[in-house]
Amino acid sequence: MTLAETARARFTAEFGTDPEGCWCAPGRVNLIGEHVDYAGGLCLPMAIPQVTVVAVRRRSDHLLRVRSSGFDDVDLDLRDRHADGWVAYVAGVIWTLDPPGFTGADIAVASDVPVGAGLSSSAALETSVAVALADLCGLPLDDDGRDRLAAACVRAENDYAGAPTGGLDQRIALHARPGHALLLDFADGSSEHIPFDAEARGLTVLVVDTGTGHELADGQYGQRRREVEDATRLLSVESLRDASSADPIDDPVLRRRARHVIGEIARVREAAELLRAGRIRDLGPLLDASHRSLRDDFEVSCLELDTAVDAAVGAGALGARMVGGGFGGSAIALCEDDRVDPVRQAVADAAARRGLPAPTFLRATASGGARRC
Ligand code: GAF
Repeated sequence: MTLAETARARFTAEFGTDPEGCWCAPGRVNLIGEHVDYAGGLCLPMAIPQVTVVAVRRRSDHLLRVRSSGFDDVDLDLRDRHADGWVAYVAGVIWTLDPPGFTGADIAVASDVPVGAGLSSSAALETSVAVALADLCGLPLDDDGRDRLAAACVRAENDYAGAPTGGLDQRIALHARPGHALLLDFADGSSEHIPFDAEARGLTVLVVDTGTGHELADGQYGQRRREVEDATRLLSVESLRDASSADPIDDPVLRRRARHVIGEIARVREAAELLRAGRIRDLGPLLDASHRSLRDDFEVSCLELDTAVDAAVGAGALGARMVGGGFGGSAIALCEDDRVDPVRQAVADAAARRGLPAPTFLRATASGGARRC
């Protein structure tokens, strides 16, 4: 059974009728450009094949009913404009998008995006709902329309789910193209699709899910955002994008935070140049440098992620780094195809030696964005 069939079957079983359609949106890995989206920086993510599917039928009575395996059933009155827990990612999008003529819905969810793995399962849910509503209510789904959907999803996440995230996840979920990474500019909102055909070149982007939960709505992510804002003020620039050095900052913590952001943006520029030249293998050292910066200067890594990254590189990965917000979740390792098995083994062994949860693995193939399915 495909995921769309699962969502459709769940819908029929729960609500006793057929949905009007099914829509899906992918999870993501960010090749490079971490913790710079909210600093007006550059990111280079790609969508992964794992998706969240929503089966949807509109209602005319202001009720939202959502069913998903592994989560509590939720029935809520949309006029209350308040939702707790995971359903805030669904209701929040309805409230921020406010599609014309929309008064309620039944929604069944099916997903193979691992939850809490730093692969952006929440944005996959938000953006699948957003494309469904847009399609059903006649909102445009061209590039500009998708930009507006991404902005609504970010507001939903910030204002209703309480996660002060920056927009990377929603933009890649809505704009991804198969076989491409997407260079996202958070200063002017522009983007560039860059071919990323790792498989054709005998390479694998291996995702290591450390099995350690991360929680974006908690304090650490918000604290990093505030530190970046403070550092930006101290350097008297509009965004750290415009700064060339963090050295003028006296405070050692803020100096390190700014050094990460400034260095990471430079690494993204370099990575984009390499990809434009088809030099995927040469990304390795940039991935390693990004991880060191996130670990030492931005301090968002953790033992599980460092263990996975060190073991992957030690077993011959071309480069490896944590992805997403950090404090748990996943890492990526860029590997020659014939190194994938030894790298997996080494990462699993290293986790076992340290008594850490057994990691799980995915192969990330650059995949398509949110769509009807
Ligand atoms: C999370 C956030 F949701 C993104 O906006 C981004 O800041 C990322 O962490 C770090 O690069 O995925």
